Amino acid sequence: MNAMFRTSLVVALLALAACGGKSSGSPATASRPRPQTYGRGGLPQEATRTVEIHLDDRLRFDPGTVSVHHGEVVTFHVVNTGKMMHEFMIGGPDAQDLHEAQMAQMAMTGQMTDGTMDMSSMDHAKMPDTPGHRKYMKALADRIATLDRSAAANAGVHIPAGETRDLTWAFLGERAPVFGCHVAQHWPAGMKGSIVWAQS
Ligand SMILES: [Cu+2]
Repeated sequence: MNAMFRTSLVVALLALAACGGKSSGSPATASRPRPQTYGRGGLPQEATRTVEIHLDDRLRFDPGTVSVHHGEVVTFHVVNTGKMMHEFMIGGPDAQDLHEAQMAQMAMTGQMTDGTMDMSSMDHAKMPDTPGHRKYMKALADRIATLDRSAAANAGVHIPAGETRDLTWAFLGERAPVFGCHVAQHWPAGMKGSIVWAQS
């Protein structure tokens, strides 16, 4: 196993942990719990309400803004009516940026093909090995390391075309999180939504 492959594998596992939410089995989360500034993942049985969210290939969530009461535990029933893979990830801005950078890193190392994790397709011969590429990858890795120190708790699910997934979030943090999709180019294209605190 060469060094590049090991690095790629670690990155894949980190991204999986970020995607996995409830299954927080990575050493990083085990040794240092993430701050719950924006809340935390919840169990389905804790939820008192279900909010249905539709998403599709126009790269928008419907609704794009969800109103919740502070302290509420909500299950999001996410319906993908599009023809491509999408994602529903909830967390603070740093967690979103971290996940975006991790997904970019995975795309650059050939581990992602249109949002679908495909470890079997890793082809290291395809990777450009130029000073410019190495500099970019180093900057990306540094950014990931920095964001990893500040990102609060988060959770996410990938939703294949035409399928639905549930994700439960406990809004116990002091701040309202945001949600988004980090399949390549979706987040920068505006595939994001917001949570607002319900008054009263
Ligand atoms: Cu998407």
